Amino acid sequence: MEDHIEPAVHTLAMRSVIQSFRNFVKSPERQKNCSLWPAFLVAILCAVWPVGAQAQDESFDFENIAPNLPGWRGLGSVDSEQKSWGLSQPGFPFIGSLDGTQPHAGGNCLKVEFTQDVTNVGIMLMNAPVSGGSLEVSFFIRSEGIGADGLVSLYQYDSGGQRTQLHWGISKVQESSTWSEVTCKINLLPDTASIRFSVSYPSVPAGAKIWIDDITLKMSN
Ligand SMILES: [Ca+2]
Repeated sequence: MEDHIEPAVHTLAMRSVIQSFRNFVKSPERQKNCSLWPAFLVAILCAVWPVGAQAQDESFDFENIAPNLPGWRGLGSVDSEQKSWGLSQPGFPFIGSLDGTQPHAGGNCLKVEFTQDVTNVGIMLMNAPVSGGSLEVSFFIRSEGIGADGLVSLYQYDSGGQRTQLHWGISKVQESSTWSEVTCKINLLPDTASIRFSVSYPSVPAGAKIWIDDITLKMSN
């Protein structure tokens, strides 16, 4: 599975940024208001290169997040065509949304619902800033109709946006209709500035669902 899903993640994310840029160049808004250029370029840089500020422990509880789920992406293959997209973007084989039904805590969690059979599926949190000697990642997950265990993977990136290390499948996610906690820990390279986090499955049938809540990144020296 690693050979199929992992190289495609970076390539497709870059293609997405490039396509967004092309769309913007062609857009009527650009022609009406050139002052948008600096803001758009800053947005591209923020998307591709992680911020250099000192990272602190982070939590992602889905309580104060925009409905379009910024920072999250989905990856999946249908009919051998691998695609990557924003989780709230319609028209793809699975879609993410904020769900207030039975969150692990608070009023919301992330829900991902599959509308078609998909293979090599990944749900990714992009470019979370980190620092320090080690990182512990924990989160809560439940699922319905997946029919397979999932894998947690972490990707380390330096301040230039280059991936420096991949921790593929460092924890297993067992299918469960009730919330279960998954925890994994990695040593950070000295120049690591950000990580990506993914939960992936070899295949998922149409109609299956995953819920995620209370992701915590704990950093220590
Ligand atoms: Ca929550």
